[in-house]
This record gives sequence, structure tokens and C-alpha cells, in this order.
Amino acid sequence: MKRIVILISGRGSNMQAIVQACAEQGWPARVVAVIANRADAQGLDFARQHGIATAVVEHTAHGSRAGFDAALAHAVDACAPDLVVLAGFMRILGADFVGRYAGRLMNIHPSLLPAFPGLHTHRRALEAGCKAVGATVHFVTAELDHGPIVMQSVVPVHPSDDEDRLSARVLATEHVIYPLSVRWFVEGQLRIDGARVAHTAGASQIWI
Ligand code: NHR
Ligand code: GAR
Repeated sequence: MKRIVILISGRGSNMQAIVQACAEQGWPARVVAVIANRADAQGLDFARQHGIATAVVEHTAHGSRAGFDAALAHAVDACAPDLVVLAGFMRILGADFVGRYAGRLMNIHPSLLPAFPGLHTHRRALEAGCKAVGATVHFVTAELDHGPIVMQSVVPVHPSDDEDRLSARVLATEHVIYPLSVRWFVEGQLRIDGARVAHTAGASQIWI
């Protein structure tokens, strides 16, 4: 059984989608822990209710980014994970942390990368007049939101959209592509080749 650790900062709906898909679809994997950088992350309640170990490593308790990263790595290593999943995790991680979990650290970002890395993606996409947006699952590298892409969803922008409506439509697709991407990883169906990620059996890596 592969061991999955999920890092969250807030609501944790992507974490929930992964926990539920793992249980319902009988993946050869188990979510062994959910770790948050905020004690008030709502997703911690769901994890506790489902008997998943939780931990909190507060960035505010550490004087430097390196100190926080080291404390977080300590908590993650204690879970001996095969895969570390960032699910709405809102702290940028340093090169040491990222290097430690190279090839087994995934993120979902709510834009069609390489467009709109960083924060406030839906607002920026609306301001730019985009007609389609989406979400991207990628392996994490030291360069923010630039790692090898596993899967993307494509979502239409409606003329009446505001940030809330658009982000809700994108989020619904995140709950499809993130569990599927994690499933592929734990089933050994992903091959990273430089900047590209291929599915070994040629499954579609786009969700429309
Ligand atoms: N770390 C690395 N090295 N590479 C990535 O690709 C990462 C990462 C850490 C988190 C998630 C990410 C996203 O998908 C992620 C990807 C936080 C920020 C940010 O600016 C940006 C991107 C992402 C997460 N965070 C502020 C900071 O100073 C804090 C913002 C806050 O606390 O609300 O760390 O979008
Ligand atoms: C999701 O839309 C995720 O893509 C985004 O935050 C939301 C978290 O929701 N992630 C980022 O913006 C990373 N910087 P969730 O906590 O309900 O999964």
C-alpha cells in the first residue's frame, strides 16, 4: 500500500475528494495523514472524523521560511510517505523541501499553467478577458507553479462570471482531475520525462 500525506491550509475540499476516491475506488494506497499550516484549517475536522492522523505545523511559530520548511519536513518524514499532495496549501516551499520529495510531490493550481502562476488566478483571468480557464495538476519543483504537468481541466468563462462563480466551476473540475492524477501515481501509471509527464497506457490527460 502506498502512503499518501496531504498538506492543506483551509477548506480541504480537494483533500476530501482524494480521501473519498481512495476509499470508494479501492486504490492500492491510504491517506496516512493530513497536515495543516494553520490550526483553524477546516479540512482538519473532516480528516479527524475519518480517522486520519492530523498534525499542525504553524508557519507563524517559525522565524524563517527555512525553519518552517524543516519543521514541516520533519512532520512529513514521520509519516514515511510515498506521495506528498499539496491541496490548497498556501505557503511557498523552499528548494530543500522540494528536493527532498522530488518526483513525489504534487500540487493543484487553479489556472491553465503556465498562465497565471501565483495567487488570485480567477480574478486575473477575468481581468485578462480569458474565454477559457481551468486547473492544473503538476509535480512541484523549486520554481513556483512550473513543474511537469500531469493533467489539466478546461472550463468555459461565461460573460456573467465573477470570481466566486468562476472559481466554483473550476473547483468542481479539480475534484475530478486531482483524485485521478493521484490514483495514476499510486498505481504507477505516470512517467516523468523532463518537463513532460506521460500516462503509461496513454489515458487522456485533459478533462473538458
Ligand atoms: N512551492 C514550490 N516550491 N513550488 C510550487 O509550485 C508550489 C509551492 C508551494 C505551494 C501551491 C501554490 C499554488 O498552486 C504551491 C506550489 C502559495 C503561494 C503564495 O504566494 C503561491 C502559490 C501557491 C501557494 N503564498 C504566500 C507565501 O508567502 C502566502 C499566501 C497566504 O498565506 O495566503 O508563501 O498556487
Ligand atoms: C483550490 O481551488 C486550489 O486549486 C487552490 O485553492 C483552492 C483550495 O481549495 N490552490 C491554490 O490557490 C494554491 N495556491 P480546497 O482547500 O477546498 O481544496
